[in-house]
Amino acid sequence: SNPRGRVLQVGPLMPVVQSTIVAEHHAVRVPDGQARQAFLDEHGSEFTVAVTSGKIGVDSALMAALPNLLAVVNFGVGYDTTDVAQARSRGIQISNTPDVLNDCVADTALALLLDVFRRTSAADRFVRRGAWQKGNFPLASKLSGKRIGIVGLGRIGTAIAQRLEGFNCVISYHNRKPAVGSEYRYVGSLTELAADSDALIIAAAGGADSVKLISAEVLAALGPQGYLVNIARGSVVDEAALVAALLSGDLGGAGLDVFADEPNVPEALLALDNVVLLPHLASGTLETRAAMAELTLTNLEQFVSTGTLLTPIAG
Ligand code: 8YV
Repeated sequence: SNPRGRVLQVGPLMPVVQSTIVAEHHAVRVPDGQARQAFLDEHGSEFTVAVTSGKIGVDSALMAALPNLLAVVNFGVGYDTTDVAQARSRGIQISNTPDVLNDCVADTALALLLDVFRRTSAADRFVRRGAWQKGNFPLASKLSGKRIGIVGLGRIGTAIAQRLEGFNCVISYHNRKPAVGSEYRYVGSLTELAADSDALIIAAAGGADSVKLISAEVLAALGPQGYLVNIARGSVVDEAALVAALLSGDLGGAGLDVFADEPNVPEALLALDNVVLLPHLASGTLETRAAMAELTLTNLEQFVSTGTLLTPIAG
């Protein structure tokens, strides 16, 4: 068999990805829990490629137990669950699934943004509980024309900005550095961006560099009329500070697809009508997941046959 083709499955995968890697590459899934250590002691050195998803990843301990690992093929654009530093130092290549999910993730950001401004989920609950017969739903806020700050103007952030142009929004953004060639207004201070925005949308990558970037101070700057939308990673927000700001009314509302400890959502948020909660579904359409599956499998095929990845991560 191909020396590059000993494939380890890490965590659950989409059925089509799982069945293909088993049929084509005789992939073996690493056991969870108690049985893992014994399995790795016996077989860890056999594997050259790990196929995983952003949800699980190849963490430090697992990567260390795979001494001959050459590549991590990640289903999902985010790979913050994989130990990138160790991979870099060992020359292990990593691929992700960029671009194919931009549309759906950006669409979901707009769905959340519209929902927090216009309160459509809350209004739906209002109709269902029979409240309409007793009175009118309170007036909401207009989205069109508002000032929107994008945190992370990358591929997904740019797709969000394009959609916001259709709503005549005034778009500003924060990145570590200005995006080359972008005409949107760059704001170097996140607190200043929050103070200048009616809503902040988080589209920054997760990982060590962005932990709790959205701090209590940034949320305070966004203020009681401000909204937060997060389609990136829960780790980018200080979730305790977010809950506190929503409970005290110091933040106007939030639309969240991602959380610090999925699938656990802070209990206090469940009772808040100005918060929209989604179960990490931004890329979750039949079309986009099929495209992500195909790109994942293409990366694997290419690695096994040539030793290179089609969509390696940057850096
Ligand atoms: C996936 C995501 O659902 O691509 C990402 O980074 O968060 C989602 O599209 C998830 O990573 C798959 O496990």
